[in-house]
Amino acid sequence: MKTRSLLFALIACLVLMPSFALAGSKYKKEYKMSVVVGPKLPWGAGATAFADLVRERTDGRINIKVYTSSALTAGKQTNEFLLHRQGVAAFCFASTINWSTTIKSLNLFNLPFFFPDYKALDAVTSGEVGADLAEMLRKKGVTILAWGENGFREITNSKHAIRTPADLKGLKVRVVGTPIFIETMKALGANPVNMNWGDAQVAFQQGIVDGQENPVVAIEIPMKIWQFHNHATIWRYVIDPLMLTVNNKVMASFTPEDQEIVRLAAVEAATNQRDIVRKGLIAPDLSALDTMRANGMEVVELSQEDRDVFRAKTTAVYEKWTKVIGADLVKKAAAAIAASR
Ligand code: X2X
Repeated sequence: MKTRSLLFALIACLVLMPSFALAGSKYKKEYKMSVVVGPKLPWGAGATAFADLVRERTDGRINIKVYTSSALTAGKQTNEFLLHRQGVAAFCFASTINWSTTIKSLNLFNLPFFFPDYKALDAVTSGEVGADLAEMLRKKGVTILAWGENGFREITNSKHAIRTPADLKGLKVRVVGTPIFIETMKALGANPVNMNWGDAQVAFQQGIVDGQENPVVAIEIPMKIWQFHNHATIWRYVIDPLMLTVNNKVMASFTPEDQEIVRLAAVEAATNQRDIVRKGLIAPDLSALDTMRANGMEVVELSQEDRDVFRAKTTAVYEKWTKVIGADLVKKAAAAIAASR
């Protein structure tokens, strides 16, 4: 009896061992992760936090190297999705804006003055619309593991305070190279220039543009935007969520246990990152705006009525892009936002 069970155990070992070895051998020495911004911003730091958690919890089996500052896309941030799909970037912590030129439905988040607040955003990403977008991406070869955040994009400039669309007239504003941003800025009367993030930072320094739009805590404060611009307007014109993603083939090459580690680490890192960039931007704690003021900026906060004046100017953009995004998806998102009030 004893010899039989020993023999059985030995056979079991021989059968199981190669499959363990195989799982291990399929793993690469290094997995690349793409991030458009630098390592010091909360966005870049969030990617590093994720990579560290995964390395630790898999005892080094999954070793993710974070390529910040658009290194993998050679500066062309709107190419990121294609590189991810091909597997050049195994992981990404990506802005929906940068992928929206390829995945048209992601322009939902770029619809001007559509999302009133964070509650509305959370209702959309955590509900049916978030699931629809995840399914769309999954079919194209990429899985959303968690939602992080860049934030509401607020405009800053070096010329004068912006309170009404008339104040935007002729202002040279840098935007990402995506058509909806160009169209929205033009509809508001501004003179938009599209530039990659790397070039944009030089353009702010040299005063090549008058203004730009980016989230306050995630980008404007860490880069000390007050060095170049002394006016900010909190208008919440578009929201910029981040997606922590993995290439499907890469994920499938991991054991189920490691896949679970990757999933949980993504939720942990992205949720932390989101909490960090919301801090100081939700009343009654508006300390992030105080930070801007303390550094010499004039900060204008628009009321809902003020925003409606801007929104009215962008109706044509909204209507055109609703068709591109998918009228059903926009309708579902609008219903989720209404229900979140
Ligand atoms: O280019 C930008 O403005 C940035 C860094 O916010 C994005 O990648 C969308």
